[in-house]
Amino acid sequence: THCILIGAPVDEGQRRLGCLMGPAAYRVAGLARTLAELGHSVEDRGDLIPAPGRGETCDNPAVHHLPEVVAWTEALAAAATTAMGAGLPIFLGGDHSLALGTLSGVTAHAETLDRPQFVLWLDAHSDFHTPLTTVSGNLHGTPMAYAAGRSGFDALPPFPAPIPAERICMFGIRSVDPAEHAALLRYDIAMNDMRVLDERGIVAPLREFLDRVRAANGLLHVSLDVDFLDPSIAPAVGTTVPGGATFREAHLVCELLHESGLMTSLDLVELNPFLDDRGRTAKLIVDLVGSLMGRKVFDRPTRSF
Ligand code: DIR
Ligand code: MN
Ligand code: MN
Ligand code: MN
Repeated sequence: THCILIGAPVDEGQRRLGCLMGPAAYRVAGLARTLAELGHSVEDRGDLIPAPGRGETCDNPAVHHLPEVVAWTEALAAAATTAMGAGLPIFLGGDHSLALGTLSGVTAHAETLDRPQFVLWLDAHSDFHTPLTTVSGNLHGTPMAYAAGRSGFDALPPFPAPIPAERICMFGIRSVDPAEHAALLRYDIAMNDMRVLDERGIVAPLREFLDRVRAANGLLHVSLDVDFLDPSIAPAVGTTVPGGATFREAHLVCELLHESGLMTSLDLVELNPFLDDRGRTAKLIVDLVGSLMGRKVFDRPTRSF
């Protein structure tokens, strides 16, 4: 696989400074080397630089840095669409507001191929706020709502064709705000919150979703928020929530994704290296990308699933 690394040092989608150091931390932790050792070609396109903000506003006074986030969204959407034609883009965040741009760009590309775009959202949070419902004002809590076609995003470029709920799967969810909850009840999104994963494990729900992607000949965007993981193994994130995915669960998700051969683009978001413990979270994410891209202990024949 030709892997295209795209740095997106966006910090404006939340309030805790430090996510802008994420791309550098992934490079220091050996992301390119890990991919090359697995036999992939790697092209590092460096860090994106967004245009200056243009002063967009919205009716919710809590929202901050809207113009900067709009500029990032435009830059990332363009970079994502271009990269999709050349290989597998891996977006190095940066906070999760970067997915406003990556989801928009990959979905626009899928439309040109006339293939459906699917999304796997690995996160403690559903990120289903609109700029009008967010209480924190942090736009990193909005990308999934933008992609699903909720209204309230007038300041942003129109999302290509909204991604139907049946093509969205959330995994690891354990923090949903009331306004998000009310909206999610109106969408038939596969909601694999921690209750579901505790009861069913991760394999069955993930295979159900991957089967749907395969049956539809879909493209699959995977968005990995560091807080999907339990804070005991991944402390370098501003919004830790107890009870997250374990080391073994996270690697299994990544191995199943690799076996499926379905992933076509990837976000690595919310790493805040300033909060890390001797780089352990950055290294863990790089190791998870290793599993996502084919690293395994023993190369047994892939089970058909
Ligand atoms: C919260 C936190 N729901 C908010 N969201 C986070 O600010 O809207 N998403 N941290 O990953
Ligand atoms: Mn600022
Ligand atoms: Mn998130
Ligand atoms: Mn999160």
